[in-house]
Amino acid sequence: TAAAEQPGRSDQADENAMRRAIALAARALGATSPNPVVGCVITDASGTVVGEGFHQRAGGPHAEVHALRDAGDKARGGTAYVTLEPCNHTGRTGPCAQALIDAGIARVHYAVGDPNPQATGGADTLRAAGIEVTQGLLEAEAAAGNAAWLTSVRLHRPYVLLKYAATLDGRIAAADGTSRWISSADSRADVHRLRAEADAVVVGSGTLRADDPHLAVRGIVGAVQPLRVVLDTNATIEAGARVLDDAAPTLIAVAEDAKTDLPGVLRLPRAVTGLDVNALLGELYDRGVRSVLLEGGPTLAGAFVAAGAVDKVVGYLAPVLLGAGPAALADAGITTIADALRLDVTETVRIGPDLRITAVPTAS
Ligand code: AOF
Ligand code: ZN
Repeated sequence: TAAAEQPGRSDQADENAMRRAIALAARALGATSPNPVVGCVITDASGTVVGEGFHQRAGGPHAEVHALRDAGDKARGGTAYVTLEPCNHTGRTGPCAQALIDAGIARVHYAVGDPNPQATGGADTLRAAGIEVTQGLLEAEAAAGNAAWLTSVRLHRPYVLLKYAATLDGRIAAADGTSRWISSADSRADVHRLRAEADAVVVGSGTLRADDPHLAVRGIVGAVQPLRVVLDTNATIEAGARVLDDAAPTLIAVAEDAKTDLPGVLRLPRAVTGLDVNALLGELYDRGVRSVLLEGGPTLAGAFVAAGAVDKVVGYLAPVLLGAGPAALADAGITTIADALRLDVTETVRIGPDLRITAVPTAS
């Protein structure tokens, strides 16, 4: 065949199809929890793309089903490229392995194995039906695209992204507390994308008092609003706080012994500073939250770092110097350099005049 005569040619086509499936999956980031993002591309025997689909929201059809519907009869004898192992279970939908078999698919490439014990086993079902199955095509890229969901399944807590905007000397406000605007309009727009991709946005009571933040997504068409979470240990939030409007759902967490008449508050154990971070994350996970964006301020960030509960850091560094004022991170329980939280930079991008640095904790 042509592929055998030209080694590498079909590998390239396979990668292109999987790359497209990964891009399709990413369209639904922030909209599928507690489910993963998943994309699927179907090609016919000649390698032509005949179907595409992605999982859009929990409870809706899986990526494979969308792609099979899109392909119709052209799926017969074709190849399916899926970013996650096709599921083997009947939950709210599925099983996709059987749907691929019924459609007459001849080969399946999937990137990442399904760690969900209820859904796993699809690859074996496909093989038993005589389908050629390959795992691992663009696995790292596909796993990165699903980092929040994969991490949350493994740790039984949401994935946590710490975001801050600071001057080049690491300050988030001036000594008198003024902070508007350290980062540029472009950086602030970029933060709305982070909010749209997160299931929950968390702030502490210091930031609530200083900034009266709104925390909803603006300017992104079709975005699913995140749950706004305020860690308000002593229940000091005022009725007029912007975060209490109805632009997005809001959850107020207070200490178990806090005095408040607010309905629906979440009561959490106290910690050394503020509330117990791990108790909060466990509670959010139980409510279906798979990714959390920490939006401020430094005390909250310090508590999460101290709890070992930061999975990614996104810093917007503005070309501004202040020389005094609070730092992006307050006490995180680190007193000596040997205990510093070391990170690996995964990306640096210019956002308007600012520099956005993304980093993840170095694997130990
Ligand atoms: C998805 N979308 O495209 C694929 C998934 O509750 P259910 O029935 O929707 O099942 C969710 C599980 O199915 C999910 O945790 C994952 O293990 C598997 N595959 N899920 O939401 C998809 N292919
Ligand atoms: Zn499925």
